[in-house]
Amino acid sequence: MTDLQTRTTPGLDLAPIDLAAFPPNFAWGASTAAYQIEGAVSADGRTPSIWDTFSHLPGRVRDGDTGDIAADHYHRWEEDLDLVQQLGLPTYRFSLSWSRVQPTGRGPANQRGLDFYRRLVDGMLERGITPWLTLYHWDLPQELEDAGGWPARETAQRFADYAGLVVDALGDRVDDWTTLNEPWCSAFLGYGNGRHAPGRQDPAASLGAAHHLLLGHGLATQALRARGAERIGVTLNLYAVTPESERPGDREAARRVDGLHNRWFLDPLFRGSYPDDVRTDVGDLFSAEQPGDAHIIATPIDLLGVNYYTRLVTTATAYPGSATVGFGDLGLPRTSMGWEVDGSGLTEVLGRVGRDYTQIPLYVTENGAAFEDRVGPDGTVHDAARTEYIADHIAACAAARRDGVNLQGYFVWSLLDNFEWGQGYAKRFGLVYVDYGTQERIVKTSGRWFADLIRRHRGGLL
Ligand code: IFM
Repeated sequence: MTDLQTRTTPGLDLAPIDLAAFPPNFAWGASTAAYQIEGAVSADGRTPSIWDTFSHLPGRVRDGDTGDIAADHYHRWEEDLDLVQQLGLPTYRFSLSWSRVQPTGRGPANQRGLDFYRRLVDGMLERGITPWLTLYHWDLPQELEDAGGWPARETAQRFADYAGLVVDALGDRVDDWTTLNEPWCSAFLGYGNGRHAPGRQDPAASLGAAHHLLLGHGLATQALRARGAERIGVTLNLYAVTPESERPGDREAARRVDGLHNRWFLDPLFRGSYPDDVRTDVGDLFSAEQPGDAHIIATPIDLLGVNYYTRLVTTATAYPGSATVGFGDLGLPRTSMGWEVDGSGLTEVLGRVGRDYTQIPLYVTENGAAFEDRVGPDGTVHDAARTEYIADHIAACAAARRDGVNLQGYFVWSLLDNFEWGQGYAKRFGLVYVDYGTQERIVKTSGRWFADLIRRHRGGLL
């Protein structure tokens, strides 16, 4: 069944989507993350995370924005779950604020923090929505950062303990567990170039952080498994990487970028060791690994989340003699984040993971785009470019499935407009527009279109 209706939606130039490529139980959904939507940063015993601290430092976040209020989801969660239900999304991916659940990052749980997530998960179940829980989406409790943060080995164990507290509280109602979201970002944006919290610029620390995030993932997986968690995975931000030309320098840049973005995480998770060529690249900067770690990191998981936004096109800036790589482009349209729109990269990434790494189920746990949105005079938000982006990438998922990839779900980033980290509120990714002055929610054209696609997929299969 080719989706002719979608292709001919008036005013939109949408890719044709073969809905029959997706199995009946395909997990359609949308994603959010705690710090980006919740607000209520000191409610009910929550203490600061590294993002609270970082966003309050002058000049770190665009326009001085912070997550203090964000989309006020902590108080509006029922309304937001009603929206998820009205859109007909079968699955909702959300994350927990560690410092709400375990304010110091150590010791017993804060029951008032856990109660919020109990209510949230129960609210999903009452509405027929499957919860997809992420334990860590970048918001380390500040106290743990003060004790060394992710570059400190101890943090990995703290994370496993926190995972245990959460599964003890929610394991009876949540089946799908993700340990980390995008550890590459936590490590290299947080401790490498300092563009994200905690804002450190220390290459050795960033490699230590990456290792301890992976170790923490392995230990948390074991803790979750021991307490009977149903399905466990991790989410990586993966890129298609292409040299701008066949020149040796451009190709070498592609090897390095692919090495640190993709293989530095995929290899230890699925092959039990870091890639040799990247070890050589980083040399003595990487010294965090201890005997036995590789085995823990490679603890078997049940699913892999893939976040995909764009392809990286590499150039040989400053080669040879420097590790600096440059980024070119393919001349494709860009989103307002400056990211090129290239759905074929998603098919490529999924195919590569399925072919070279693992046959476990894959889920696109984030995909979406920021564009300038305007509320029209009639009160609607007509986000044609975002709708086209999503259609393009769902078509890319269908192509991957036709190629035999074991892809079992697709989540749009994001359900709601939200705090886009260093870009503050300037970048909107939501299926639902948020007026930050009034906190009014308006479902955008992309939200209606996605809801309609899910309805037709499910209807077509009845
Ligand atoms: O907003 C982020 C999200 O938190 C992690 N993945 C990428 C998104 C868009 O930048």
